[in-house]
Amino acid sequence: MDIVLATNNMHKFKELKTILKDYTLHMPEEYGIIFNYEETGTTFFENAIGKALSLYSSLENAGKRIPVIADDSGLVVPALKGEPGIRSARYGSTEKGKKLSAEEKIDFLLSRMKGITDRSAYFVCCMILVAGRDRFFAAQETFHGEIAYFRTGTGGFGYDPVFFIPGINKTVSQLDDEQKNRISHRGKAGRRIHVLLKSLY
Ligand code: ITT
Repeated sequence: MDIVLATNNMHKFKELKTILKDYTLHMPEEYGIIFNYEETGTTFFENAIGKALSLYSSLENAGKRIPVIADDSGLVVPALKGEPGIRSARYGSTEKGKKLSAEEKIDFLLSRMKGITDRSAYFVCCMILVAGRDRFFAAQETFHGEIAYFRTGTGGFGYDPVFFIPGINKTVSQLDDEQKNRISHRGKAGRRIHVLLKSLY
């Protein structure tokens, strides 16, 4: 069964392909859609539902009734009053006056964390499945860890090089995809949606 992902992030796409392994995932451009949703919500849920409904409508307008999944995710640092939060993808852009690369966002985060000893943090993933007009399902999950003082590892994406998991003494960047999916926010939310898909189709 085909599902279209309301994303431009190939890292998410790759992870979700493994998590939702019984389904055939597609990017919007495979249906001729340039997907460019401006995130204006104040919660992960609002942004996820916005992305999912926007792509579902675009597909419907193109004559296609296909289920859509959106993932809005980010890193929450309680000691920074919840930063970067829903602004994780755009973190630091206001302060630095340009969109930062993943590397620059990590540097910005580490500079904001200078002198802070409470390093606890968590990732959030809100995943929405739009199954039809006026029909949707949501799962939101978390993944707890700490912000490291420096980068370690080469895998993953985004903030993974500085997201340290005390239980296994590694950053997410030191895990392979399967290990990350087993414990991550996206893995947990995706497995809930997978069960739901099984019950629907
Ligand atoms: P789409 O909106 O196109 O899906 P995006 O990257 O803009 O892609 P979000 O708005 O959901 O996605 O922002 C999520 C950001 O949070 C992402 O760019 C990373 O910086 C960070 N992030 C989310 N999940 C992550 C993960 O598993 N590992 C590391 N960083 C992650």
